[in-house]
Amino acid sequence: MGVFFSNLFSRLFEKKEMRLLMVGLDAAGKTTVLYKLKLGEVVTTIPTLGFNVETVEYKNISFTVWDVGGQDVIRRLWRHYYQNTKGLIFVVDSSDHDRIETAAEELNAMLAEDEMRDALLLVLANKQDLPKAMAVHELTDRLGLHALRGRQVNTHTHTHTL
Ligand SMILES: Nc1nc2c(ncn2[C@@H]2O[C@H](COP(=O)(O)OP(=O)(O)OP(=O)(O)O)[C@@H](O)[C@H]2O)c(=O)[nH]1
Ligand SMILES: [Mg+2]
Repeated sequence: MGVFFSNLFSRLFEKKEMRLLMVGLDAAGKTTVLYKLKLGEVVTTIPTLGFNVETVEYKNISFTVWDVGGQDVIRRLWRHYYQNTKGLIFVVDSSDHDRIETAAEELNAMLAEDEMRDALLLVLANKQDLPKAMAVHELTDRLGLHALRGRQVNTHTHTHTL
């Protein structure tokens, strides 16, 4: 009986852990999003040269969010963070028309990796407050999200002023 109850309780209170990887081109707003999630406020950021990692608790789940710098040379390091990633948060600067193709290439290359095969994808269309921000349907199109078969994709608009 005692064993039964302790098993039951350990299952009830079991903390699920989930590793999330957050990437995107430099200045997309990843670090801003991370600390908004963690602290509930917008902090001043500097370009991330390595990574930031924070644990964010939500209900019974503890999310470990890895925010890796997006500058060109640092992007080569993203693959070192793929292992055990349950979800990928891809942050885009919705107003960055010039680099949306580059963002699409980086995203699709990453999704083609074996280690990322089962990862859920959340596309965060950030900086929606800026005047020339692309809408979700345009971003979906330009990032090639329609072509992704057999993967759960969620797209959310976001801005740090909201
Ligand atoms: N207008 C606007 N600016 C934003 C928003 N989110 C972030 N920013 C600004 O964009 C700049 C870059 O933000 P970061 O969070 O440092 O970008 P990052 O993606 O972490 O960049 P790297 O670390 O270089 O990869 C900062 O000046 C932020 O204040 C937003 O929703 N709207
Ligand atoms: Mg950063």
